[in-house]
Amino acid sequence: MRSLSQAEIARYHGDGYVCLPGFFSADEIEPLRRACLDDPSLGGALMALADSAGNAQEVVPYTELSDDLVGVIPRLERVVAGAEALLGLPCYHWHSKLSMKRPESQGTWDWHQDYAYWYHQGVLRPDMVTIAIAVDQNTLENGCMSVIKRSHKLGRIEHGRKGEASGVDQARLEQALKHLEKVTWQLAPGDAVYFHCNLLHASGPNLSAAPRTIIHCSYNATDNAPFLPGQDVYSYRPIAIMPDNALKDGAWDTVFDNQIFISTDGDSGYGYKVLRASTRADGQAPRQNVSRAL
Ligand SMILES: O=C(O)CCC(=O)C(=O)O
Repeated sequence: MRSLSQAEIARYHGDGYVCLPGFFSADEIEPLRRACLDDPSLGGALMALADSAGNAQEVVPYTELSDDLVGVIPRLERVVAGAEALLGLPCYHWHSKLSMKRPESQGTWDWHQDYAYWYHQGVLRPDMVTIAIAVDQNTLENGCMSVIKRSHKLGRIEHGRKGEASGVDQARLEQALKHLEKVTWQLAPGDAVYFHCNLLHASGPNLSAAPRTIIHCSYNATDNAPFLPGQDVYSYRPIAIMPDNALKDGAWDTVFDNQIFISTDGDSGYGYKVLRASTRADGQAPRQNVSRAL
């Protein structure tokens, strides 16, 4: 198993993230890359959320983990062990999502912290971490992610309505950008980055002729499940761990055909406006406010 070194763990705590080039081999990720190219709507599951300017950002979240490739990745031993090493605590799967930018699409992710949303779901402590795994090349031109290094040390910052979307308080963002370093994550398929739930991050439009796809898998400490009602799908569930060689050995069913994705529609009271809901029939019940799904 590929475990994180002490130096990698220290880098995460210092910078708010740790880049792991080649955490997956390109071969392990290739079936997902191929399937996303062949069916960029993921069988209709992909939905479009508004960014602050009203442009579409396409994403599909899920909490339950199938035996499909997209359900196996968040259950892999190296992925879960890495999250636990960084949290210093046992964890469970919060949610995962595919975040896709079509060629020549204008949508951006406005600057935000993930915990800003999860806090409002009743998560008491920011003991949450996400691993972002590049499915295809993530470049400056096609809208790779940017982060503000060490911004996790700022703690949770207020977020509010920003045009059609939601984002971090502008005055604090400006101060963070003035005092801290902005870094871009240019990644090859299989490269991964673990990042802290209070790390400020964003991404730009895809100005290229190629898609940009990344999968985010998020984890919460086992003893930190939401205390507010209505969060049943985010309550603690043990992870059925899969061995690290599961991708290489083909120990998965389809890439995403059997995966149950979260489906939302309408406007959300708190977060992002839904521009286009999923059209896939198997939307996970109960249907959720999208601000609760991000
Ligand atoms: O995929 C991206 O570019 C960023 C997505 C993101 O920030 C999020 O889903 O919270």
